[in-house]
Amino acid sequence: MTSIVYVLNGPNLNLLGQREPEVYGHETLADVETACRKAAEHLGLEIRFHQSNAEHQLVDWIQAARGEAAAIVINPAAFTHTSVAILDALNAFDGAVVEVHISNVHKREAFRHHSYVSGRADAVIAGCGTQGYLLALQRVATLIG
Ligand code: CA2
Repeated sequence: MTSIVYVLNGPNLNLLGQREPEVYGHETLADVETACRKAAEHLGLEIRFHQSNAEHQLVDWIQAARGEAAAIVINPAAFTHTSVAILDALNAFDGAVVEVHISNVHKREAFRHHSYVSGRADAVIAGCGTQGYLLALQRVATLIG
């Protein structure tokens, strides 16, 4: 049986590869999606890959994952540091949750050091670049295996 994994991306990640390559690298979000699909195939996972700039849309996708998905990989972007709504939605999800940050948020401004999502996440990956998404899918495969 194939396990469904939601891969969710928060605000401004649609700009990946277009600005600030020194922080976020040169890959676009489409490149990340392609790499995730390839990795997922090898791991026996089926992914639903989404990005939104809207908090409510991310909450809606997390709710949609309930009862459908075995795990959520999420880069909540700036909502990491602000959103109790996303934390509450993740707390209502029973499967595995892996939080991903492309940059090492702990080497950056103090306001990026706190994450609402980390209190719910089973694993947190930061500072591995876009490879973090692939590491997250590997971890998911282990967690739900
Ligand atoms: O390092 C990460 O993945 C972050 O989640 C990215 C967020 C930031 O607010 C978090 O503190 C850390 C920002 C995403 C914006 O992505 C851009 C990509 C290219 C150009 C501009 C923004």
